[in-house]
Amino acid sequence: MSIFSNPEIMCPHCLRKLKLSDLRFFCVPDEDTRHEVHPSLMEKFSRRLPVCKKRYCPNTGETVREAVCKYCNEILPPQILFYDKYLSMCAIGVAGAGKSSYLTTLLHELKYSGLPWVLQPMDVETTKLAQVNEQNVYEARQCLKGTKSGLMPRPQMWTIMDNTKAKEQVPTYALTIYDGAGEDCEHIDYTPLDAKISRHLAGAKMLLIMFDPLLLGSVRGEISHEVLNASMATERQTSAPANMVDMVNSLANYIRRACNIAPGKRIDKQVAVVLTKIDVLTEMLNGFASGSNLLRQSPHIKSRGFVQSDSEMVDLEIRDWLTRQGETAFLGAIDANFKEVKVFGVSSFGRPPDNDKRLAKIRPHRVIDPLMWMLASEGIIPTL
Ligand SMILES: Nc1nc2c(ncn2[C@@H]2O[C@H](COP(=O)(O)OP(=O)(O)OP(=O)(O)O)[C@@H](O)[C@H]2O)c(=O)[nH]1
Ligand SMILES: [Mg+2]
Ligand SMILES: [Zn+2]
Ligand SMILES: [Zn+2]
Repeated sequence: MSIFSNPEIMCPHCLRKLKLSDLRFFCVPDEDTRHEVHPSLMEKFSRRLPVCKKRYCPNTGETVREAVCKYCNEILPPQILFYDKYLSMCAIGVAGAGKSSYLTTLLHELKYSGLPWVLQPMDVETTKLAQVNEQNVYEARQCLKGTKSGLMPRPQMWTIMDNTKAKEQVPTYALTIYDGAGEDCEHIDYTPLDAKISRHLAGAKMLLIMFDPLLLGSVRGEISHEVLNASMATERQTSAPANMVDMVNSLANYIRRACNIAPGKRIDKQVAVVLTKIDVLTEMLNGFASGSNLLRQSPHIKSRGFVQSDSEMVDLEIRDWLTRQGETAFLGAIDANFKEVKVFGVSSFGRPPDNDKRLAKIRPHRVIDPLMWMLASEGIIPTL
């Protein structure tokens, strides 16, 4: 297979566009005898991964297993060089908004959705993180701990093999997910860490802006203390809702700087505004009515496509609800900064955790919808 048939290849760590000459290749028989392999002219010409030519190396004649980005020195899994589409999402929102829980259930749903897709982690770190999170949520039935702040962001790297298409060569998509610590994205500044976070924001195909309805005074007033405490990250229960407006504006300014977009110009990036924890909103007086579209099962998987009319109804219902809660400034900030916005509502767990933060059987609601939107925009699934 030839590498870089897709001109869009991007380093998932530093998010720079890469050419073949931007990669270094290594043969790794074992860590002690690891050595660099320089592609021959022929290999460069045919755009194939180089083969080890070192005499007496146990791997002589074998294709190299490791590529390293010349700019950031991070190892790139070879799969990242072979894909038909590159998808990337970045989840942002204040601490405790529900980002990590959401991504955990999204990946789980994607694996067991019934769609003929095969989801595989590309590297050891992604494998480990997914295992720990799945084990916590699905087996131990515990809420996740907050994501550590102040660390250099590492994306989770997945491949999706698409068995829906009856072609000999199965289309493969690279999916990278960046799930940062809410604390870091609440006040993005000009440190090297922030510069890297903003590169992730700028490089993502889709931003997931996670909005926690429990930060709204109007919602807090209507639900019991028990449910509120169980559904909030214990360390930080008092984040002010006003943060969200500032966060959206500063995020947008960072993306403009990173992508050279003129101030005031709307950003041409897909933005899914995701209202989390909607399980809490179903039983309150001012919540969503039982007949609302949002509370019905998501139709996208069954239809094997993105059902436009359903997503429009859901978008409208939540915008309406946010407006009734007085959150027009948040919606205003989103619409003023981004061109392509859709509003979604999800529950990762299906119901609130109990007083000890233990979870009942996990029944995620509509978690897959934002991803289906991205897949439809990329032409991977049809829009119906
Ligand atoms: N009721 C309810 N609560 C939820 C749901 N998802 C998350 N929570 C609650 O929200 C808390 C925080 O969730 P996380 O997924 O860790 O939030 P996060 O956005 O990753 O937070 P940071 O990593 O600190 O930025 C959890 O401990 C749960 O108490 C949900 O679907 N329903
Ligand atoms: Mg987290
Ligand atoms: Zn790099
Ligand atoms: Zn070798």
